[in-house]
Amino acid sequence: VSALRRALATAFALGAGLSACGGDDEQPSAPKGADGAVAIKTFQFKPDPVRVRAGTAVRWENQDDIEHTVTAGTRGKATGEFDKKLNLGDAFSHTFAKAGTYAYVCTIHMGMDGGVIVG
Ligand SMILES: [Cu+2]
Repeated sequence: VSALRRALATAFALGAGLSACGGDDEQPSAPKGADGAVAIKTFQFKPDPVRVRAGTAVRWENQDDIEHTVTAGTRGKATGEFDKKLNLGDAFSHTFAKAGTYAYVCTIHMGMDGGVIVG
């Protein structure tokens, strides 16, 4: 009986964990922590584009001593999916659930346009 209870408890824990991911049943094996890292440095996003697997996160870190933003969409056409102000040393992560190509910009500085390729 105790073995059965353990199995049920494990199944419940797994189910709860998956539902907490918010979504897409197609990538249950996407490893957590396999994140893409983007440095914001000298008014550039590096690397650009950054590539990540669906279901994983991109983490931006501002290494400039000036404020930047990481804003989903193209210049003047924010999608609202994310919009974060970052000062020196600040970081922000966003998980991309679905495959595709995503544009983002720093709304403060012309020319700071980046891309995320999710595969
Ligand atoms: Cu900027």
